Amino acid sequence: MTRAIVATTAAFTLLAAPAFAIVAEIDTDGDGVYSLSEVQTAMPDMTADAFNALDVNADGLLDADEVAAAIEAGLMPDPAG
Ligand SMILES: [Ca+2]
Ligand SMILES: [Ca+2]
Repeated sequence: MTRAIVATTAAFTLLAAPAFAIVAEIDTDGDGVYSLSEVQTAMPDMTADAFNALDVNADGLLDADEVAAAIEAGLMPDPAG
């Protein structure tokens, strides 16, 4: 049982390894994406307009790819840096 869990976790980690990992400190509900309120908690300067501009697929959430693009564009601070 334990081995199966470890294998599943390893596979998930490989699949979920984007250019930028969603930071748990910001992703407070742990769903793997950032909502506007989560981003605003970490970055009070973030406006809804700015958030929507970063939300490329307009689903109301920032996924890892969108966050990576925002960091590359200098629109969000790099949590790792
Ligand atoms: Ca979240
Ligand atoms: Ca999105």
